[in-house]
Amino acid sequence: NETMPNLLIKRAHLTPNRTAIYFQEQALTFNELYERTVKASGRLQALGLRKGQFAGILLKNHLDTVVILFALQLLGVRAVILNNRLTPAELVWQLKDSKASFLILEDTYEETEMVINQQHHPLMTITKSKLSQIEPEEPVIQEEINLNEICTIMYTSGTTGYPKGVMQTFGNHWWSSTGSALNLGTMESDCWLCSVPLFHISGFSILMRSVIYGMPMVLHEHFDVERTIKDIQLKKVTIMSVVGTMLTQIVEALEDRRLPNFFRCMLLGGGPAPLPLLEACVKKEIPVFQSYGMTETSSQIVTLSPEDSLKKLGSAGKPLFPSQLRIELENGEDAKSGTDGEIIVKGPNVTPGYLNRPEATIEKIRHGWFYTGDIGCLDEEGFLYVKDRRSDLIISGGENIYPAEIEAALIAHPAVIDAGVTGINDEKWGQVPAAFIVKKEGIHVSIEELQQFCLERLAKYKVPKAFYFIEQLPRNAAKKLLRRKLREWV
Ligand code: S0N
Ligand code: AMP
Ligand code: MG
Ligand code: MG
Ligand code: MG
Repeated sequence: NETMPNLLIKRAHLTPNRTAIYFQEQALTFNELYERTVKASGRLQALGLRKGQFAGILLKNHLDTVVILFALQLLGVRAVILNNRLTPAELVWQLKDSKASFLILEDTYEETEMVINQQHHPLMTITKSKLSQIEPEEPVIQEEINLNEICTIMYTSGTTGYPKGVMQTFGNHWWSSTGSALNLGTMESDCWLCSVPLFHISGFSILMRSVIYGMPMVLHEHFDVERTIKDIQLKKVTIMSVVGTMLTQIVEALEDRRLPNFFRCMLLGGGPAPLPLLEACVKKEIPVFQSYGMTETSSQIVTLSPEDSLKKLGSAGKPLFPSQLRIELENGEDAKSGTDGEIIVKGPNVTPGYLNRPEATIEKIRHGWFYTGDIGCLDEEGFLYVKDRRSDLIISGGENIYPAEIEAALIAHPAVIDAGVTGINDEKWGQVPAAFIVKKEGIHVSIEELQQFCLERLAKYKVPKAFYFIEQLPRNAAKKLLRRKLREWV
């Protein structure tokens, strides 16, 4: 049987008076959260949302966002959770691709709303404040969820261009939360700080853990290092999720200060962990749990347990209890320990595939195993070391950047004949994109103009930080761009 009680209903029934969430000056119990959520689902229903539909969510980290996300779960509406750093053009693409019928957005995203209304007729948009003015109906609440049903969609780009919607089922979230709890343990005193975006699985998974464990979360609108240090103390935070850029800032800001003893886990994910950072954390007694995971695995799938964190520094750990991992060679055989190969994973937290993309799904999931495209190896004890990322992926401050997407934008410029993009190391962001440009003869184009051109099409973090004009791009006999060569050139 694949059904379970709807998560928030169950939680509000089990522990109605426990604190669910701290946001700004407010604290809500699970029962208060539930009551607000029922009201919000009544409004969404009055607007026309029905079970099985897809609704785009373009909202910042806020208590209202949490309420809306849970309200969609009560109604059985699937949330297409959008990265609010994207440009209107990128967002419209994802909304069309997902066939979303509604979009709920921040009042401040007027430009996006305008662009959407111009281009995407069958989509109804509503701002958060207009939604709050709707008279709620008596909502038809789904008392049960089916673990195989889609709960959320999050887009991730691919090596070959357009983004794909990752389907995350209720079962995926349930097993991801459970796997995390079996590794980290859950304690009565636990409280999880979320200052990563709710639109990434790094943030959304904290929401799911909160309701599944009956644990309070502290929600920040965005990452602010001093506020983080203050709130860990004030709200008695025991666990926090971070990417490398955030942890670096925390380490620097702490100076001679220490985090309080009750703080037990800094869950580090979203990209590689530089060794000097891990070593600095050992010195400052910050309990870092390195992890490896992705949108397709509904958050961490491999995590380094506390007892191993010192002797295996730099490893991402072992797969969580419900999950499996293998290192596959190109000939399809398992790599011996110490030998590099593709990381492939399996488990009830792994996505069933990409929305409306049967071919991409078949390509990435074979015989039940998800092919991550990441390269790594296992040591003799089965600890994972991630060596290199999906062929061309650049990770800047935890945001993924695919060179193909930027190259396509650059080539669209009339003065550009050919373009190649690669990642360069960056002190603050880990990596940032750099572009190699082959210009059309006789046409002048400045770097500023190309940057501006990119800004209109791509999220700011994707816009190349450096430009190099060259005669010809390095390509092999089959005309395939050799991005590794570009990296060597920098
Ligand atoms: C690093 C963050 C916090 C930086 O954002 P900040 O400081 O709020 O910046 P802004 O004030 O918004 O903007 C200032 C300027 O900086 C530019 N900018 C912002 N972010 C980036 C960036 N990432 N790269 C490059 N530039 C950036 C702005 O454009 C602006 O520029 P100007 O001033 O010129 O206008 C922020 O980026 C952040 O929150 N990053 C983290 C994102 C994240 O969560 N990624 C993880 C995604 N992966 C997963 O979710 C799977 C793994 C996973 O689940 C996980 C990951 C981590 C921890 C735990 C888990 C888990 O398993 O549970
Ligand atoms: P996303 O789809 O945004 O969740 O990004 C997931 C990708 O981030 C993975 O496929 C890896 O390429 C990269 N990544 C995640 N964790 C690690 C890690 N511990 N070390 C190196 N790369 C990582
Ligand atoms: Mg900021
Ligand atoms: Mg990422
Ligand atoms: Mg052109």
